[in-house]
Order: sequence, then structure tokens, then C-alpha cells
Amino acid sequence: MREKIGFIAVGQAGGNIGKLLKDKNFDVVFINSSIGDLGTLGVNDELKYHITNGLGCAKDRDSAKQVAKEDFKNINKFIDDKLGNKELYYIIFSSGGGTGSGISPALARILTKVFNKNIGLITILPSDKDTLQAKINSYECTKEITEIEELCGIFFLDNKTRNDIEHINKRFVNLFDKIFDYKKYETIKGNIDEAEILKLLQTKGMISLSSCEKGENTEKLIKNIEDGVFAPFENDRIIKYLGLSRGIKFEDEIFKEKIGKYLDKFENINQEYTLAILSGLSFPLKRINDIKEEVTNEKETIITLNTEKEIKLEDLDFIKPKKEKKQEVKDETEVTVEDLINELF
Ligand SMILES: Nc1nc2c(ncn2[C@@H]2O[C@H](COP(=O)(O)OP(=O)(O)OP(=O)(O)O)[C@@H](O)[C@H]2O)c(=O)[nH]1
Ligand SMILES: [Mg+2]
Repeated sequence: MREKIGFIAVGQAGGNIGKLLKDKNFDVVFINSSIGDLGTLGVNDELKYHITNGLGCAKDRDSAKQVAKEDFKNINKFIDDKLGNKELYYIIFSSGGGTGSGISPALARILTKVFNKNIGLITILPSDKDTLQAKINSYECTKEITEIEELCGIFFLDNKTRNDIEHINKRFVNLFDKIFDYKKYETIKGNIDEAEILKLLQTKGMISLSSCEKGENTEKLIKNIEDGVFAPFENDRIIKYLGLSRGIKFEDEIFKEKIGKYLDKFENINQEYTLAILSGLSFPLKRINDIKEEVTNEKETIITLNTEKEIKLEDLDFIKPKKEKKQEVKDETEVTVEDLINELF
């Protein structure tokens, strides 16, 4: 089933995670505005695309959007040529940088809206130690993500959870890879099939993955969920679907009490470990609002440091109505790729 999923890694962090997925035999392409960043990846040249005229974007989302806008048709053709038709694509990027953060939300929107592709996201939230610019970028980027209606599931990796970003990358990729072990554990007692995996991954909302060892228990699984590498859950305690490859005695009541209720559960019996896939979780608004607050607390500093364009604090509000765009978007049915390129980049 892994061949039905394609990964589009944008920017440095996207590339680092993409490389680990590539090493696990997933189909991954790598896009960057910086030749230097692409050079560090150690992957075959034919899987890399350097955005024409890109010189790296130094955390400037607008400049990333500009180069991507001018080169969008080639970027799109590259993705199409290399990945072809997949059931599901993931765009991987950090929300705090320039290139990945600037380009990915617009790319996701165009691929869903114009090309009818199923797009999920793997994005990274900044750590406390990250710069103000990274936090501002992250807020702007996540705001754009909330405006994409047709998205599949989103993995929010959170750099606040660990100091070691390589550990976060590896932990995520190891968990993600385990999802596709499901065929090994087909028994008459329980089965997870491809359609169910796709449902878990394609359901809109945040997704979280967690595991525990054989011989451990529900409490340990819950502890690992809470101590994971993903953004913290909202307090609504709602999970749409629970996928459970179960190597422990699963205690439903404890899970419902501590983590939340689910609409449906897809389960098999796993002889080696337990993997839990929680999908359809709410968007991590509290965590994102905390990032906003950190930025807002530094408002004076930002104003002093930036007399010019770059930092647009007045834009940092989800609730505010969207700014009027110069170019009006036409009726749903008439929207073309050119319209969207002009609107989004
Ligand atoms: N988890 C994780 N975070 C990373 C990794 N690399 C960078 N980051 C974080 O991502 C942010 C910077 O994003 P990058 O991916 O380097 O930026 P970019 O997309 O290449 O954009 P430019 O600014 O144009 O270089 C910072 O908050 C880093 O801490 C990584 O491999 N894993
Ligand atoms: Mg970079």
C-alpha cells in the first residue's frame, strides 16, 4: 500500500523527514529554493527540484511565494512526472521557515482544488527557543492551513516536545512506517484493511500516532500519547477514528476517560507491539494561539526592529476577516490554476 502514497518534501525540514521516509521505501520528491539545502540530502538528483531563480528564502515567506509563483507550472509538472497518480499525497514542511512555510499551504490548496488530489500535511511547529520570525511564520502558515477546506489529515510535529529535532523526525517516521505493517497481522480475530487505513489518513483534522511495547498496558499507551512528538490535543476529547494494532489488552473505559471518545475503531491483533492511530482530532488551536501570544508579547520589540514590511502583526489573527485580494476569485466552478496561483502565492 505504501506505493499509493506520495510525499512532497519542501524546504530543509521537509527534506530531512522526506529522506527518512525515502529510506523506508516511500515515494518522495524534494523541492527547495536553495541548492545548498538540496545538496545536503544525499538523495538521487532526479528526485530533487530546485525552484528556478531560488536562492534560499532566509525565513521570508513572501519571497518563497514569489519564486514559487513564477515557477509553479514547472513545480507541478515535476511532482506529476515523478509521483504520478497516488491515492494520497503528503506535503512535508516546517511552518517556521521561509520556503516550506511559504509555499506549502498554497500548493496544498491548488492540488486539492484544481487537481482534485487527496492532500495531507506533515508540518512542524517551532520550539520555544526558535526565533520570533519563526514563530510569526508558523502562525501565518497555520492560519493559511485552516483556510484550506478539502484537506486530509494533518500531522503536527511539535519541536516544543523535544530538544532533539532528529529524534522527532525519526520517531515520527518510525511510527508512520508501522502503519503499513497491518498486513502482517491479519487474523480471524481482527483485521485492518487498506480502505480503513486510507480512511484513518484521509479524515480531515489532526492525526496523532503512538505506540507501546508488547507486555505494556493501556496506561502506558496513554502516557506515550501524552508524551509524544505531536502538538497537544485540544480539550474537547473527541477522536473521530481510532486505528489500533493491538498487542496489549486494551481498556476502552480508561482510554475514553483519559484521551477521549471515538466514533469508530479499526482494530487488529499485533503479536509484536501496539500502534494507535488517532484521526479526526481537532486542529491544535490552543497550541497555535500560544505561539501567537509569544509573538504578541514581543510586539514592541518587533515594531522597533522592523520599521519595514516583513512582520505584519496586524495579520496575526484568525478571527479577522481575510484581507481583500487584488484579484477577485471567480465562481467555484470557474476557478482555474492561474486564478489560484495569483490569489495564493
Ligand atoms: N523537527 C524538525 N524541525 C526542523 C528540522 N529542520 C529545521 N527545523 C525547524 O524548522 C524551522 C526552519 O525551517 P526550515 O525547514 O529550515 O526552512 P526552509 O523551509 O528550508 O525555509 P528557508 O527559510 O527558506 O531556509 C526551524 O523552526 C527549525 O527548528 C528538522 O529536520 N526537523
Ligand atoms: Mg532552507
